[in-house]
Amino acid sequence: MKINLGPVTRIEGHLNVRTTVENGKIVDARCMGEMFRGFEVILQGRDPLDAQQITQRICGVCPYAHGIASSYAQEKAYNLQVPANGRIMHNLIQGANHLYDYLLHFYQLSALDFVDVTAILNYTGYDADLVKIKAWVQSELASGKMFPAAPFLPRLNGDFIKNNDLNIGALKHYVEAMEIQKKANRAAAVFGGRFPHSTAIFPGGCSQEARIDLIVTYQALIAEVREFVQSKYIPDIVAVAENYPRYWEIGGSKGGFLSYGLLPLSSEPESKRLLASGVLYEESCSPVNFDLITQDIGYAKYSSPSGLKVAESYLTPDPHKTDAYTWTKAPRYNGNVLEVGPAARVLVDYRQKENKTVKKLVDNFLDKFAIRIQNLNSVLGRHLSRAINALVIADFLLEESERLNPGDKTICDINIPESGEGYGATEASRGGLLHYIKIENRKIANYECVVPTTWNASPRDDRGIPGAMESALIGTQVADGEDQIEAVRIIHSFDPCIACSVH
Ligand code: NFE
Repeated sequence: MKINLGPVTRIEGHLNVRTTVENGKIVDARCMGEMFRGFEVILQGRDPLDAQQITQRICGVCPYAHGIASSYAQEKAYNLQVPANGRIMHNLIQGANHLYDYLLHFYQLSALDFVDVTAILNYTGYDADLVKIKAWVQSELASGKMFPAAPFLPRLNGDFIKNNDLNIGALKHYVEAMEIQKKANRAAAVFGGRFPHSTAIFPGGCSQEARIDLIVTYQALIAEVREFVQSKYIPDIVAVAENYPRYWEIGGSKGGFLSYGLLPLSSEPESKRLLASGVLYEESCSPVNFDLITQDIGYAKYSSPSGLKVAESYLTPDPHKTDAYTWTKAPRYNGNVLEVGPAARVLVDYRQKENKTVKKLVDNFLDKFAIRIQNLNSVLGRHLSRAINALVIADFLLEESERLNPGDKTICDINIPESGEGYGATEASRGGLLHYIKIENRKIANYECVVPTTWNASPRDDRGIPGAMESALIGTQVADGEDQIEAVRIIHSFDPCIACSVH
């Protein structure tokens, strides 16, 4: 039986996933990014300083990561020495965006795969938010509509949490998390100027001033977010894990892991980062080499050559290409499939024992759940890794904001050279993000983005090897071939963003 799970909801963008189920098991999966955008074409011939603005429009969820990856690429191309304040502000903006994004992903996009929203019908208390949710669910169920209204219904049939208090507590946190996300976005806007698309991020630093009042405002907002992460987000993830222990074994991708490293610790060009960079493949970890990244397009709707390196890539859309089933390319590293994202960040860092807090948190959770490090390659592993990322990032942002020197420069002068090129790599919340810029005659001659969901929602490569999310789906047992809640839980654990992946 072949089933289209699309349009997949509670994700960003237009994703279909076609699964083939035989004897209750997914034997084939195809991830289909169903729109073309063409940002790299839009950038050709423009002023290079447009790039960190235009690429932020790739996405409204992770715009800062695009602005910063573009700024890093331009800093290389222009050979800029970024002042400490500028680098710190980039970190403060980007880190706050990660916090917002993890909470959005868990509470609004994933929790209702596990939490039973109909438990609210048993609620007899007076909490205003919960009373409203109860009235909403009641009226939608009573309406007899085939498709009750979002956001709480409709939903797939499945094995939801049975504990009433847990379900109702999670729904309360669903509402609270939106207020906390606002605080994270406000914090990012303190130095970024606005959310979602920052006006203050530039190659060479940030156009905002380093002022005591801004630092204090930022810290107060992040402290509230951190408190929510510790007191609600982590316990909620633990509760889901305790109710669904089999999801430590479900949804593992079959390849390696890539992280470019998140949040540089100094302004040196190859500075260490809060979370380490590396490629983890077959138990060994090696430094990232951008020259080993290629993109196959055998199954993607382009007619440009397949297997090009990043710096050589270009786009020729071919919507009617035979056998092509997606607008997402298939990135490979040395020919291999890699997963990117929160679990990749944790696994790559843990393997190198770079961040002591990550190591301690991971070891504690491995003990608590009696699992092995390999179990982080799973549905629950991705959820838990996001929470670990959130705690480590929130603590770092509070310390990092203390390192701003009020009154010092926050940005350096920019002279665009006649020609130049550069890579800029960072970690967006969904994983490794690489931008490449080539400048000729002081204009953009070529621009290429290799984006987290391009890795994770990759189609087959030219050898027919499935991408990370496809491989995570194949082999999964499903209780109901029509509804496949197991598949949706796997897909949501990757937090795909198709707007980004097709860019
Ligand atoms: Ni549109 Fe993005 C992140 C980037 S994912 S959300 O995180 O880059 O492909």
